[in-house]
This record gives sequence, structure tokens and C-alpha cells, in this order.
Amino acid sequence: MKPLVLDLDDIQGDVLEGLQKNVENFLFFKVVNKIYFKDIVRRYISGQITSARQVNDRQTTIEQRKKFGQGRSDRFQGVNLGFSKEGLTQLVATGGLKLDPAFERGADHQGTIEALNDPPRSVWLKKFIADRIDGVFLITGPDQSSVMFHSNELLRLLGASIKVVYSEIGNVRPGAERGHEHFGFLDGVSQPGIRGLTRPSKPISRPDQGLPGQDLVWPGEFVFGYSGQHPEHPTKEGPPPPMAAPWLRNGSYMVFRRLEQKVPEFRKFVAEQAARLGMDRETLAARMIGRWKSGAPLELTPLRDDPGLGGDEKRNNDFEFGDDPSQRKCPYAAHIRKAYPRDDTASEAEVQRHRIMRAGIPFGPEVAPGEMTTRHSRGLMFVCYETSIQRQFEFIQGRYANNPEFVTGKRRPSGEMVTPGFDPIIGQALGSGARQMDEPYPNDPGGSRRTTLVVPEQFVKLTAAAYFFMPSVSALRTVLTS
Ligand code: N7H
Repeated sequence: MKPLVLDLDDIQGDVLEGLQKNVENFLFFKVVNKIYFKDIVRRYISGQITSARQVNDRQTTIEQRKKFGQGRSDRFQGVNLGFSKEGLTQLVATGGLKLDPAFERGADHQGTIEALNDPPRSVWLKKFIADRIDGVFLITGPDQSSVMFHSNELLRLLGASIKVVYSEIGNVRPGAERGHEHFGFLDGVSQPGIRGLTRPSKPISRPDQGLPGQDLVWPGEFVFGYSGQHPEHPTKEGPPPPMAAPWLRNGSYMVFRRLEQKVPEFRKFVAEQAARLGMDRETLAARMIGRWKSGAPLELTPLRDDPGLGGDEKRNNDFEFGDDPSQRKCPYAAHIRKAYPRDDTASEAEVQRHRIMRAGIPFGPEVAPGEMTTRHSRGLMFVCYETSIQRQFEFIQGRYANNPEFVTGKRRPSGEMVTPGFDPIIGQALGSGARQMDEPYPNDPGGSRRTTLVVPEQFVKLTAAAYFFMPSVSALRTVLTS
């Protein structure tokens, strides 16, 4: 068999392993002078793009330093560039190309908004929708001053060829909250492993996993030009996802969603509901997510947090849901069980065709003392990569998280059918209506208390969204800029 080789030098760095980022500036722009823009990108910017190879090498350095107790050395800068459908159309003739239908439509299309139960565009950030967005620069670095310095250099280079429509900075949270999102939960714990990149930690006993429990996925699910998942088998090689033109090779679609998190409101809701249900708050919040704040999964520690487990990448993903058939340990509707149900549907092969690579970062300040209702916008700059927005991101959001019937076919120990309810974190009901989830109170190890959590409002609110294509470095140097 031919070894699988990924062209890491040609793939942009945020796509597979994610640019190293303490701070990330998202610069959304419109192309004003196409000829000038192409010239600058070809001559100056394409050579500055941080590749997946650089990201991979930097990660090795970080891990080596950690191993030898040398502390963090993350002075790494990164630049990546993506284009919306409108942007691509400016650069290259896309007429007749069969791009992903969701990408063609765009995140702000009424059809997309309706399909995902997103809030109407009229309530999105005014500045974000003030003009056409052709592309986005992602500029990352160790701190705000270096990221701003590099952003300004880039803008000076681009001069009047573009107009910045909207920009916003994302930051990892400070101190002990580093790596945690604003509700307080460790993020970035579970990502798909990538065949040809992620090395199996137990090659003999578990050749189809990277870290224990991390299923390896064929790279074509995230980057064009490689084999994808087999439609009927969870580990076998499948065909490469269709590529509309040769220049899509080594490129990926990116979903961007600015998700505001109502943190004080979320905390208050959790405290009130926990009191109503006669349980503690930490347990209720963990049952909404499927992990404790430390990252420890409910499947492995259903009744109390275990920070040692949460932080141990060799153990914190090593579980399935199929052996928890009555949601005693983890509710069917919990965010991670909805977003990646693992072996818990009729077909694991099918589940593996709805995976995404997440690469988001929090934004906004910490909750201020005395901030009882949200006074400062904060949340998650959600970013994910895939080769089909329709089959991957939109499927997770629309058919899993927003679908109270999913996961289907479950019964209570009594035999009665279960309606799991909405994902209480990201699920969205029609017209921002109330959502329910089943079994917030744990019946573990036994018990049959029937409880329901009614979530009357969205604690995660979409305030802007866009779909992009992150081309290969070579396409940025040639087809797209000649
Ligand atoms: Fe989610 N959260 O803090 O509650 N997410 N997420 N997500 N999410 C995950 O495994 C969160 C969002 C996925 O492989 C964790 O990294 C918040 C969207 C997927 O087991 C936590 C927001 C979508 C996984 C959160 C948000 C997803 C995942 C556990 C918005 C896609 C991996 C830590 C503000 C439609 C599941 C981890 C797996 C994990 C949270 C958004 C999907 C804590 C606050 C929009 C696939």
C-alpha cells in the first residue's frame, strides 16, 4: 500500500492542527482593487502564509520543551487567508464550478439561516453586515501587541487594495482559565485524529486511533485531494470528496461563527435549576456539556469531577457512548454527545462522515465582579474546517444539535421511547423558542427519576457568521492571483 503523504507545506496552518494562538485577529475585508490585491498577495503575502508544516514543527518544539520542563515558548506568529464565495468569484471564474452548496449559498443566506434556526441577519453585528465580505485574514501570535504589529504591517502592504469591513481580536483566557471557554469548561479536548498525520499512540493494539479513544479519520474529510471516509465502514478508506477544480487541492472550507455567551445569565440559570432539581450546579452544568470543567468526561466519571483525568490526554477521550444505553452517565442531549455521538447510532461509519476540525478562540473580557447581566460582549469565535460544510458543520448544527429527536431509537429501561431534546449549549429552536433536554438529573448508578430541563433562552447567541475557503499556498501564489 502506498504510504499516505499529506502535502503539509501546501496546506494552510490553521486547518489541521490549528495555528498556535494566544491572540488571534480576525480581519474581514472587501477587495477594492482586484489587480493590486492579486499582485500583493502573489508577491508578498503568499510567502508569509504559515503552513501546516510550520505548525506541526512548532508543536514538536512545544512538546519537547514541555517534556524537558523548559516552560512554554510560544512566540510564534501566524498568518492565514481565506475567501468567501464573493471573494473567490472576484479572483477566478467560479461559474460552472460545483463548489459545496452551503458555501455557494453563504452563511447569511435566508435558506441557511432558516435551515439552522439562526437568528435573522438583521440582529447580527451591524458592522459585520455593513458591506460585502470577500475574505478573512487570521493573524495569530503570543500577545496582543505583536498581533497588532503584524496586522498593521499586513494592512500597510495591502494599502488601498482592500477595505477592512470588520475586525475583532480573540484571546485565550488568563491564568488558570487558559484553554477554557467562557462558561469555564476546558476546550479543545477532542479532535478527530488524521490519518497520515496523527501517530497512533498504541500502533499494535489500536492502529485506528491516535491518542486512546481518538478515532483516526481519512484526511479528505478536512482537506481536498485525499481519500475520505468510507460511506459504509468507520475505518476503511473511502473515495476522495469531489473536487470542483484542481486548484482546490490542499484547500479546506472554513465556517466562522461569532457566538456570544451570556455567562452571568448561564450561571444564574444553572444555579436556579440545580436548586429546583435538588442537585449541585457543577453536576447540572456538566450534564449539559458531557464533561466537567476540567475536561473529564461524564462517561468515565459521572458523579464528580476528576481534574487528573480531565488533563490527561491519554485518558480523557477514551470512552464510547454505546455502553451507556440509558443515559445514566451522560445525557443523550449533552453537547459532546450530540456533536459527536461516537458509537451511539445505527452506523458509526455515518457518524464519522460528520466530523469537523475545530480551531476557535474565546473573545471578550472576563466577567467583571458584580456583572450580574452581561455588560460586555464575550464568547467564542467559533471556527471549523471540513471539505463539505453541508455534510459536516451544517449537519451537526442542524440535524444533531437542533433536532430534539436525535439520537433516535432510544428507550428507557421501562421500554418507553425517549426524546433526548436539544443540545442545551448550541442547539437552536425555531424562532429562538424554548428548548428542552431530557434527564438533567443523573440516574447513576441506578434510579428512574424522570426530569426535564427547560432552557427558555439562548445562552449562546449567533451574532455574525460567514463561510470561507482556505486555499492551498500554491493556489494563492498561482491560479487565484495571476
Ligand atoms: Fe463545542 N462548551 O464549552 O460548552 N464544545 N462548543 N461546538 N464541540 C466541546 O472536546 C462549546 C460548538 C463540538 O469529539 C467541548 O474540546 C461552546 C459548535 C464538537 O467529543 C466544550 C460553544 C459546534 C466537539 C464545548 C461551542 C461544536 C465539541 C468539550 C459555543 C458545531 C467535540 C471539550 C459558544 C456545530 C466532541 C472538547 C467530541 C466539544 C463548548 C460551539 C461542536 C466544553 C461554549 C457551534 C464536535
